[in-house]
Amino acid sequence: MNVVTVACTAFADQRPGTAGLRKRVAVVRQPHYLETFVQALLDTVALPHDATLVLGGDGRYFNDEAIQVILHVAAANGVERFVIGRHGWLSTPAASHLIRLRDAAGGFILTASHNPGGPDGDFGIKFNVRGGGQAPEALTEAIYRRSREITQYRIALLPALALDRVGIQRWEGLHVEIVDPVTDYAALMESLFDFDRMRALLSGGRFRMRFDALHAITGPYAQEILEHRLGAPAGSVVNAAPRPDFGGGHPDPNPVDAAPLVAIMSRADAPDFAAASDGDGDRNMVLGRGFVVSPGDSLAVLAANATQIPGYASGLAGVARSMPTSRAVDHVAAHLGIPCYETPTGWRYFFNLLEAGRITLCGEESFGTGSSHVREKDGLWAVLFWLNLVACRAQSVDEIVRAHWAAYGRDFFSRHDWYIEDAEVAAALMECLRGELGTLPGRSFGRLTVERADDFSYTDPIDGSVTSRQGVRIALTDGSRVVYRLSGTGTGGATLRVYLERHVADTAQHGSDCQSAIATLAALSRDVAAIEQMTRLRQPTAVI
Ligand code: G16
Repeated sequence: MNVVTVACTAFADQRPGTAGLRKRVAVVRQPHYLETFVQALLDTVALPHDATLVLGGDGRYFNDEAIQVILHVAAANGVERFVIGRHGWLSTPAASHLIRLRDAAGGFILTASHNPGGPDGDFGIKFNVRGGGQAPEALTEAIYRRSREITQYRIALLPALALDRVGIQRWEGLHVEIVDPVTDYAALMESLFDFDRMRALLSGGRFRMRFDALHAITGPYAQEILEHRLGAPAGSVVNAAPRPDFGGGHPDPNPVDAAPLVAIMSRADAPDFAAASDGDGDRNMVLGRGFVVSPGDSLAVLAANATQIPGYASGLAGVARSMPTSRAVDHVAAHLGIPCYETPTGWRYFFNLLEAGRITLCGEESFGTGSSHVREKDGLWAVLFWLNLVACRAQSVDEIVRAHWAAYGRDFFSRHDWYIEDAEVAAALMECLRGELGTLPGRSFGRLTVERADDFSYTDPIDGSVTSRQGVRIALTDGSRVVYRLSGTGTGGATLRVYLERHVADTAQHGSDCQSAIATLAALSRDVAAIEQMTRLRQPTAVI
């Protein structure tokens, strides 16, 4: 193998965010940019000599080229064994599963998740460690430090590897296995859920469902599992063919970006069940007729009903949610007598808890739900969990959720995103807010009074690592809550995320419109952080 060493100048902007390095395609395509980052990563991770690496991505624009670059840089650095998804495709949960299944030393997952794709869109690189979880913060920070000082990278001068045929090949001294991206993942799903019962529901002709893959990676997975194995009629999965630009859309399964699906579910002839996933297949949105399940409720419902699902019949060790996520699951955990952990935003903080067997289910408000079956959130898994529940409870989605509210109360929850063009303004806003923390307790805003205010800090119960400045929390005396933090996944400007939550026990109020139920809290959130004065914005950019 012909390996060359290429001199390069370090890039200053390769700090991974909430979930890997995300940049505009034009940035990643700069000469040496990807090579430098991969070299910095390999220098830092120091893989064992017999390491196997898993490679795959969500099929977005530049996925195919990036796979070849990573392969060539990794080969030049001594990695000899690779497991790669056919066409360079692997959904994020399927990649996590493959890393676990093959006991690989790690894997590169190429995705910017729900961010738009195409030549003018975004690209991303995630490194997952042995066990299948996202690189922990200490590692990504070390990679970043290395990326600032790097002066050269090694690359093998190889032709592009053909990625279209499944099988093992010896290629240029390497051991390369191209795998079907769906097969192992589908088998895992069959091991967790009651496929016979779900097949009876989906193939019986009476129950209609629609899964919108948004032209992203879950299309082939959903077609294989829902249509071929569970017998849902052909066409139940729509927008199933992955496209490099996701058909020009924003592949984020939430009521704003997937508004057409919400509209279909509001029609008189709506199917019984609908769902969508995101660019890389880790997020999910579940809908019933005229009903969108909020992610916090989804996690709570799954936790409360888990023992009805074969893969979870023996019960849950514990649950976890990211700090800003609604506390609906906390009520379930208290009822079940199991621990409930509150972690910083980002799936990587669940990894240690999952590895240690402390938790079985976890979730985030950003339409992410998952379990110990892999170490990433898993969109299609959540959809199958819901379908299994609908099948065994013989209830509709909204009946299941309303019964849950009646038992545990309803946590009205919404996230208001403010896109701020100037990232410095956003940073200044957060600093002002932090400066006010000491003065807030006892202050009243209309009928609401602040009880506590702090900046969330997390000590990992497994390795003792401390993660601070993870979001400003304002707790009100009536039990409601506002949380502020800046997004760590954007590729330009800044997004202030404001999370609003109010618990209501009174069943008579459970049918209220969510935004009306939290309107007073939303007004308070603007006042406390002086959002309008500081940003000159009058309305949030997105209300989710
Ligand atoms: C957002 C969400 C987080 C999520 C992260 C990564 O981060 O708020 O809850 O963990 O995206 O998710 P995905 O891999 O699906 O993009 P941020 O920092 O933008 O708020």
